[in-house]
Amino acid sequence: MVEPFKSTNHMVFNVKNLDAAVAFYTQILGMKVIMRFEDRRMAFLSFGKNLGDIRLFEQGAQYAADRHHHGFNHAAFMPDGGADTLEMLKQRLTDNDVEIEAIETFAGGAHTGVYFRDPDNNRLEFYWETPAWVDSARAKVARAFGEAEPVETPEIELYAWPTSNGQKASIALEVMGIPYRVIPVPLGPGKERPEAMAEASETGKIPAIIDRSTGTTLCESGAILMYLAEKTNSPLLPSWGTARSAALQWLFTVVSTFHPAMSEGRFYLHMNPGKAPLAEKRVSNSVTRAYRIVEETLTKRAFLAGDAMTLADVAHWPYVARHDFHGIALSDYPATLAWYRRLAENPAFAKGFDLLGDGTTAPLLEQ
Ligand SMILES: N[C@@H](CCC(=O)N[C@@H](CS)C(=O)NCC(=O)O)C(=O)O
Repeated sequence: MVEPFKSTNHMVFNVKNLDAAVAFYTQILGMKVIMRFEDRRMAFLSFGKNLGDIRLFEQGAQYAADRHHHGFNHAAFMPDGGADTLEMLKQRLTDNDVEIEAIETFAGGAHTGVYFRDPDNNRLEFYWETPAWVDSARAKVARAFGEAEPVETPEIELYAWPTSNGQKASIALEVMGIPYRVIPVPLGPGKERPEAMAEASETGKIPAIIDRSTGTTLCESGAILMYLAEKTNSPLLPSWGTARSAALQWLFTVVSTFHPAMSEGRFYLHMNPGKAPLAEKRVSNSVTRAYRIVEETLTKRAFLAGDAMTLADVAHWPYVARHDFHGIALSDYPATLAWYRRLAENPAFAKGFDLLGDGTTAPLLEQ
């Protein structure tokens, strides 16, 4: 049987203070921080090839004497092969009466680890990370060391067209730094659709994705944004608590309340003015109410759900870029205008807006 390991992949140390430990390893060993997970107080440091030759876990006050002592936590081995190999290794542990101490996942399931101990009580881990996570980690290491980035085969296929719904997904992918490939889906009667669109989208609507690393297919922009954020442990969706609830509250408001209003607004106010006065009045009220709510919110804080950008901002921004379709002058909404411009200046928003790569730009408005 071919053995699944080439080398130890990373060592993990428990530390009292993450900042002090990071300073030590960067200054004394010349390592670079590749990823830092503030909510879990973890940092992954690299010598230039691996993501996290050394990984530091701050234990703070709550450590327990048996395993959460400071110092060595565990050494980790990533097998060649994927989730199936991990299953095989779990079975090997069981067959050899080695107790599995814990199975943990993080980064939205991108990393799964199986923890156990050797006869001398050293803690070890077999783990597996999705190819997309490994690719993006390698790119981060190369970037940190100023090297050419490895050529990546994007595992995310985005089925979309440059509408606000489509651009929510492309902007999210850009902001999260996830490699992806756009498969254009022209909209409208009689337009030919790519074959895999039927597989990608159960509702037949765009945006939809296929994640070739997991076989996941998904439609509905809000669900796609959450999937991508959880896959990459993105700060656009905080992992727990009030910050997460606030981000979800606003994401759901945007996808289920604001956007139907904006879409009807475009139809009645922009494309068919004068044809249905009652509908126009109703839609105009909904649109104005949405803009007013957003304005009041952004007068109080920098982003929809708090002081940091979340999925809600990504989801709402492409609609505000089309404010003229809604009969709205953004100069009447100064806090919204300032927010809009701040995000418009972020290259990820500009790139995501240009979904087909044909040079389409969002309006850059004066304050
Ligand atoms: N609630 C859906 C709405 C998606 C949607 O309406 N997509 C439109 C384009 S913006 C579409 O696919 N229209 C073509 C169709 O319905 O076949 C989401 O948030 O993803």
